[in-house]
Amino acid sequence: MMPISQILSDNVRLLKAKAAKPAIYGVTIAIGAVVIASALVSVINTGEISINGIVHAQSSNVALWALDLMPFIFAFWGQYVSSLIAYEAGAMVIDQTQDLRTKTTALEYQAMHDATHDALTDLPNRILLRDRLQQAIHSAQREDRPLAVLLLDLNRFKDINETLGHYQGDRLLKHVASRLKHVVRDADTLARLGGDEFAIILNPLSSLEDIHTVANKIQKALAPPYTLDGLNVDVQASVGAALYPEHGTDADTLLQRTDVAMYAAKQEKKSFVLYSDKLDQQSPRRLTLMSELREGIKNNELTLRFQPIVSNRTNGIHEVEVLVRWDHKIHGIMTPDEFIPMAERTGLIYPITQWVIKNALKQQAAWRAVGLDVGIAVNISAQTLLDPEFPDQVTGLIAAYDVSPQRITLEITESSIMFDQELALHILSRFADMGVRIAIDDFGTGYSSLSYLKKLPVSHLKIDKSFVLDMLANENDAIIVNATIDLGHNLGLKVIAEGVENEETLDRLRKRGCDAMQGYHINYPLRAEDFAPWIYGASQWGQNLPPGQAIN
Ligand code: G
Ligand code: G
Ligand code: MN
Repeated sequence: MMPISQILSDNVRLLKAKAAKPAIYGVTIAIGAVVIASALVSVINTGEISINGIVHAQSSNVALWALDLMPFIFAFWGQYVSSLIAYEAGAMVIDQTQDLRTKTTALEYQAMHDATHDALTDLPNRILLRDRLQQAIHSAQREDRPLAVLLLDLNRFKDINETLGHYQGDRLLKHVASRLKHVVRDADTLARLGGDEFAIILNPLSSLEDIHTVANKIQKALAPPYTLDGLNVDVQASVGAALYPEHGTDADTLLQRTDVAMYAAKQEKKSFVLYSDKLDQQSPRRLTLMSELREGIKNNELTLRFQPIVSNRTNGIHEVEVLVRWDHKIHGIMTPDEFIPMAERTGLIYPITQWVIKNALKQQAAWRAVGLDVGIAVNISAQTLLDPEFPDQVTGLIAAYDVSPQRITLEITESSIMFDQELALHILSRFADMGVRIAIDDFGTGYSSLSYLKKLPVSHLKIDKSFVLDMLANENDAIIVNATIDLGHNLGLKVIAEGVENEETLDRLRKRGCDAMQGYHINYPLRAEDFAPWIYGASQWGQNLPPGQAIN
C-alpha cells in the first residue's frame, strides 16, 4: 500500500492543477486587460494602435503600471490559494478515506460476528460451535486427551414461550445464557444452537468427573426461579453429553450423540445423561418405562424384599440382603433384572440406590425398635460406588437413622472395582474407615485380580449362585465352591454361599466351613412384615431368640 504522505502529495498535485486553472484564467484576463488598456491609451495619445504608441503608453502612463502588476498578483495569489485549497482538500479526502476504511472493517467484522453469533444472547451459534469443536478435537488429538460436549435443552420452554409471550421467552433465554456463562471456564465454549438449546465444549477435560461437576453446576445455576412478567418461573434443563474420542472422533458424530443423550435425558426426565451406544438401540417402550420408573421412585412404587443369610457359627441370622422390586401400575411386580440395567445406563440408579439405602436403614431402625438387631446388605452398582459423593450420602443416612455402620454391608461386584481400581480403593477405604463392611458379590463370575483384591478393605466373598445351585451334581461346580471357600479364608475373608436350595447343599457347605449361607431353602426374599414372624416363629434360625437379642 502507498504511504499516506505519498497519497497526500499526489492528491495535492492533482488538486493544485485543478485549483490553479482559475488563477491562469485570471492571469490571462489581467494580461488581456493590460494589452487592451495599453492599446486604448495609444489610440487616445496618437490616434492609432501602434507598437510605438503602446510602448509610449507603457512608459508614460502610471495607471497602466498598476494594471501591469495585476497578472503577477493573480499568478502569485492563484498559486498560493490553490496550494492551500489543494492541501486542505487532500487532507480532508485522506481523513474521510481513513474513516471509511475503519467503518468498512467494522462492518466486515460485524457481518462476520453476526454470521457466527446468536443475535439474542450474543453467544457463538451452531456454525461457530462446530468450528470450535473441530479445532478442539484437533488439539485433543494432538495432545492425546479427551474432551466433552454437552447439549442442554430447557424443559417446558415452549409452554413458557406460549403462555408469557415471545418477549418474555427471549428475556428468559438471555437470563439463562448469562447464568450459563458463569458456569463455564474461559477456555470452554458456550453456544446457543437456536431455540432453547445450548451447547458447551469442555476442553480440556481433566477428568470424567468434570462432566458431572459441570452438569451439576448447570442445574444449580439454572435452579433459582426467574422473574418474568412479575411471575416466578422455574426452569430446569435436560443435559446430554458425549466424549471425544470414546463416542466419536469428529464434530458431527459427537454433536449427534450429545443429541441422542439429551433426548434420552428428556424422555426419562433426567437432568443428565452421558451417551452410550445402548441409547441408540433403546426402544420407545424402554424410554417410556424409564420415565415411568423415575415417577415410580417419587411415588414410592419401589418396594424392598429381605432375604436372610444364616451364619454357620451361630446358627442364627448373619444378616439380610436387601433386594429391590418395582411394583409397576400395569406390569405388576418387576424384578431388578428388568429395570436395574436400564437404570444403570441412564443414571436413574442414583435415586434408586438412595431410595433403597434410605428405606433399608429405616426398616433396620424399625426392627431394632422391636428388639430385632439385624445387619443389612445392600447391592451397589458400579456407577454408584464410583460416585465420590456416595460415601457422604451414606454417612448422612446412617446418622439420620442412627444405625451402626458395622451393621451395614455393601455388596459390590468384581467388575465395578476393576473399572477404576484407584477410585474404588479410595471410596471403599472411606467406607471401611467408617466401619461399613464390604462384600464381593457374584464372586467367580468376574475377572478381579487376586493381588488387587488383597489390597481392598473387603470382608466377605459371596460365591455366585451359579456354582452353588448345581454343586451336588456337578463336580466342577463343587471344586469351584470349595476352592473359593479356601481362597477366601486364605485371604482372611469370610465366605458366603448364595443359591442354597436344599438341605444337602446347606449341609455340604457347613461341613466345608462356609461361613454363611443364603438361598430359597433358608427362605425367599421376604416382605418386611413377614420377616419378624418368620424369624421368631417357624424358622429354626431364630428359635432360641428372646425378643431384643442381637442376631449375628
Ligand atoms: O432379587 P433378585 O432378583 O432378583 O435380584 C437380581 C439382581 O438385582 C441381583 O444381582 C441383585 O444384586 C440386583 N439387585 C437387587 N436389588 C438391588 C438394588 O437395590 N440395587 C442394585 N444395584 N442391584 C440390586
Ligand atoms: O445380588 P445377587 O446377584 O446375589 O442377587 C441375589 C439374587 O439371587 C436375587 O435375585 C435373589 O432373588 C436370588 N436368589 C436368592 N436365593 C436364591 C436361590 O436359592 N436360588 C435361586 N435360583 N436364586 C436365588
Ligand atoms: Mn447381592
